[in-house]
Amino acid sequence: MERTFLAVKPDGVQRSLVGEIISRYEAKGFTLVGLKLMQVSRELAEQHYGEHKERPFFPGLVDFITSGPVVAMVWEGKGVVAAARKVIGSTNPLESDPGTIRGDFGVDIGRNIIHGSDAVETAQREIDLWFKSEELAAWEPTLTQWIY
Ligand code: FUP
Repeated sequence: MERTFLAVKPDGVQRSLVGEIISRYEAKGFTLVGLKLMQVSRELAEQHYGEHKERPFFPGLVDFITSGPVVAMVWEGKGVVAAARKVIGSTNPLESDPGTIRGDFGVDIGRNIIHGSDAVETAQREIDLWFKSEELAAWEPTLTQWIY
């Protein structure tokens, strides 16, 4: 079954949006298989955002993601990588549709509340970067037969 990596960024945690965000993915029918609140090290932040290393916003992005606790999650389900991105909305919250997390709660691209992996291969890389295998629970909710 497909898995994705999602992280509620420091602004989402500070604004008490963790429960709201988790609820959206639970209600959709995806399964939470990993969850932890953590302080992100600069090393992890730089690895996670490695593709943006040369961009002008990179130092600010690393400062921001390390500025307070983050809620890191792994979610599982059919098509979860692309579907989770749809629920998140566009990178710039002002361009995100109402009904998406960024569209409903965000204004600034540098405070866009949540991260979600952009492809299945990226998801695998990010899950391996953020979680040890023993931190992930392989389980199937008894509800599954009403979702699939
Ligand atoms: P997304 O996949 O939607 O999180 O967006 P990107 O991977 O393109 O960018 C990662 C993060 O860099 C964004 F969440 C916010 C930040 N960013 C900026 O601050 N300015 C930009 O111009 C682009 C991205």
